[in-house]
Amino acid sequence: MSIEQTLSIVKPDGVEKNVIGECFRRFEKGGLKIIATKMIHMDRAKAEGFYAVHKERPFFDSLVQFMTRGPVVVSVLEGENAIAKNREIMGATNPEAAAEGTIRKDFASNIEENTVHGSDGPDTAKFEISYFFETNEIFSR
Ligand code: IDP
Ligand code: MG
Repeated sequence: MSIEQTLSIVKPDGVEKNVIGECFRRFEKGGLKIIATKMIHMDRAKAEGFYAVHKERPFFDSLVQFMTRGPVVVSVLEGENAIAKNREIMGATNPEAAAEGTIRKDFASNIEENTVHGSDGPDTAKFEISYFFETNEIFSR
């Protein structure tokens, strides 16, 4: 166990569904601290760069279209095992497979519009945090 930081995004469907606060509540209830946060509207280049690892996947164009259709809330979460903990709170990528009580089970529309993003490992967390935040915007505590 160790204190980690991870990147969270409340995706456009989550903002549209008015569940930003509900997502934050679940992060905090799960022992994670919000140490940076802001609302942004990504342009195509920003979203393509963020999801570059998926650029060969058949759903890439649709995913970029979705992620740029409205604002998102990007945050840095900190806590014990924050990367795995956040993914546990989020639930499986496909809401049909997501566990009861998870954000995706409760709010996702489908496998694409699945309400939240969370980093999947220490290296991606580092890259993703730096993709959206300067060090002086992050308040580790
Ligand atoms: P994750 O968000 O649970 O880590 P990834 O496999 O990294 O899932 O996929 C990134 C995002 O791409 C997903 O959250 C979802 O929005 C979208 N996505 C993943 N698989 C599919 C698919 O089969 N069809 C459409 N969109 C998908
Ligand atoms: Mg992923």
